[in-house]
Amino acid sequence: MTRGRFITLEGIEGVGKTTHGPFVAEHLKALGRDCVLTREPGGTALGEALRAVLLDPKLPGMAPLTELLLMFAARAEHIARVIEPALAAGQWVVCDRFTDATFAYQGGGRGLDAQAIATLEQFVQGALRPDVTVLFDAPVELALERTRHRGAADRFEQERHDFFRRVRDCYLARAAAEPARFRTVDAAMPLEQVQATLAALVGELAA
Ligand code: Z5A
Repeated sequence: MTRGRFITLEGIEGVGKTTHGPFVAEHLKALGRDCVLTREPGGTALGEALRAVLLDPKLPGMAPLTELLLMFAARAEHIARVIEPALAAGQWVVCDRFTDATFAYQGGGRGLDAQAIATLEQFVQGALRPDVTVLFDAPVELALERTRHRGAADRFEQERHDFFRRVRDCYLARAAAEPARFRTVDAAMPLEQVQATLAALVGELAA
């Protein structure tokens, strides 16, 4: 059995990960790849319960270390129950956010030490790393504007623009440091152009 491939979708809030995840998964299926679409934090019953805690606006001021450990707790469950079994069965896994989000949000955004995050990454994931990471990138003002029509803000959405600028900078630095893994897509482009870029990328990956 050939192991599946692990594709992650990353970027700041509002760049289109939720919109494009199903598009990528459907394209892979159309090209004959058995595919699982999932997300973090979440993807399992326990992970979704932890997500509800992590996003709860009624829990302001959560300590950054608590937030970091809850992200990795949800991830440990997700890897054990969904990601690893799927990859081992030859399925492709498309995941809306993974550990790059932890480096970007808890590292870049909250200021936690990147080396400490890397230690947890190694402990929780072992050798598991994404094969390909699509980074949707757009200016903070544009991305946040796209989410403005939504209802009550969750705990992350309540952050200020400078928080999201640090998150974006961290994502861009990680993409620059690992050009073989990252594909950066200009998410400021109109939807049709972003999806044409994604279709070409998926075609290349599935070839
Ligand atoms: N988090 C963390 O801190 N650490 C971690 O390790 C992990 C996560 C894994 C929940 O994630 C929070 O968890 C997240 C980081 C933190 N918080 N934040 N911020 P999430 O993925 O559920 O939340 P999100 O990133 O905020 O999702 P989102 O707000 O739904 O954004 P999105 O999925 O990237 O965007 P979208 O919903 O697909 O698009 C937004 C709107 O723009 C929508 O109306 C689209 O139709 C529109 N759109 C999208 N693309 C375009 C283009 N190209 N043109 C025009 N309009 C567009």
